[in-house]
Amino acid sequence: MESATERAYAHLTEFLAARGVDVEAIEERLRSQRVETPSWGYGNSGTRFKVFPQLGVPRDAFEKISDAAEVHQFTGICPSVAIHIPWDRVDDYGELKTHAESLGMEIGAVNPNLFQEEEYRLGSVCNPDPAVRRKATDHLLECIEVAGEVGSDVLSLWFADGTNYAGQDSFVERRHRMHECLSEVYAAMTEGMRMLLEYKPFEPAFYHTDLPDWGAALTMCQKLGERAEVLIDLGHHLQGTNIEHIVGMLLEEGRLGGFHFNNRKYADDDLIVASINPFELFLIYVELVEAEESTRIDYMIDQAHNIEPKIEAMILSVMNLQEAYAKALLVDRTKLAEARRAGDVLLAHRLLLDAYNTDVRPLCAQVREGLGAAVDPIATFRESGYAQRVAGERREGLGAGWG
Ligand code: PSV
Ligand code: MN
Repeated sequence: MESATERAYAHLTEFLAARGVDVEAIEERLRSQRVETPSWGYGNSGTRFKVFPQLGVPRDAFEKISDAAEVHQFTGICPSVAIHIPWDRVDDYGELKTHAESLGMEIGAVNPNLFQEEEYRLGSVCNPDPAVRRKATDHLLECIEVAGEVGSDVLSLWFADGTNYAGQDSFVERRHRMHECLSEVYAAMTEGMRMLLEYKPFEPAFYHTDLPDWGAALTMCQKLGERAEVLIDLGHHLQGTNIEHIVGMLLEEGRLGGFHFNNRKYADDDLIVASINPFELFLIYVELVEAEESTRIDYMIDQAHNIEPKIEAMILSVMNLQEAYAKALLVDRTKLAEARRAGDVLLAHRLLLDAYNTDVRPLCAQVREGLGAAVDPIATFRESGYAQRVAGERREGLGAGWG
């Protein structure tokens, strides 16, 4: 007997086909959608007030990759996992790569950590002390080596650098220092490797941040070279910022390198993407649908779930990304271009609403099933008993976290 999802899929595709939508082409795009999940999203995390440890969290990088593989198994579009050094430091990175491959996974972006050591009190690559800048640069160089060993071609950088008080340091000198360090790192990157530069308007420094916004990141990338591109972390914007506009501008500059998906209500980046503003995520994908055909963009989640079950929260995030992308693919671009040319403001807007208001869940479910993943990923993950099994197996030892 036909399931409810199958019936809904049949209705939806009939409706879309009648409107002239090439459903097969959209499904093809959905099958090739990729979302990278972060190793740090599987370990214990919290706010600055409290970490609530969870049962069964991974104890090391190997187990984090095993958890990421679960997300891929049930969604079908998350075959890579970003790592964070030193949180994911291991004796043998080749072994980590082999472990990932044995699970049908690969290691994606390598994220250095330049914010958790005593020396970084006044910053890392912008620190007034050249010895600290040397240490920071050496760590970035180490991460290039790690990338080589795990087979990654992305160095993804976020700096906690900034100041807390007016007068504390010189903005201009700090920028020169950053440029000098990053130039050395850029020159050390192997051919084909990319550097992604992430900006953030505040925290942990609150008076100024050395890369506060997309303009500061873009101009730094332009100074460094064409393999330096801007990474947009959705959490790193002041409320009200029009992120889809930033997407458009960076695309036009040819410097949009990737995303860290999450939701900015947290004032950082740990809430489930599109849990509060799914329309914004849809509008971001609307900007990307055409551009991504000719440029590489790395789609990554940067979320560390504090009170919700981590693997399920990651799966839900991926499903939200699938749905936003599917809706963006439904936008009738020909009619949209005509409406824009004709100055038909409301028609142009309604074409977006038409796509956004389409219930694409059966389409996404069908695509997942075709990929050998799950129609209902969270229910299927729950039924698999994985969470209970690892909670038993990982009783001994410390859950991995920020340390
Ligand atoms: C801190 O804001 C942060 O969440 C940045 O977004 C980085 O991408 C991430 O940590 C990992 O270092
Ligand atoms: Mn981020």
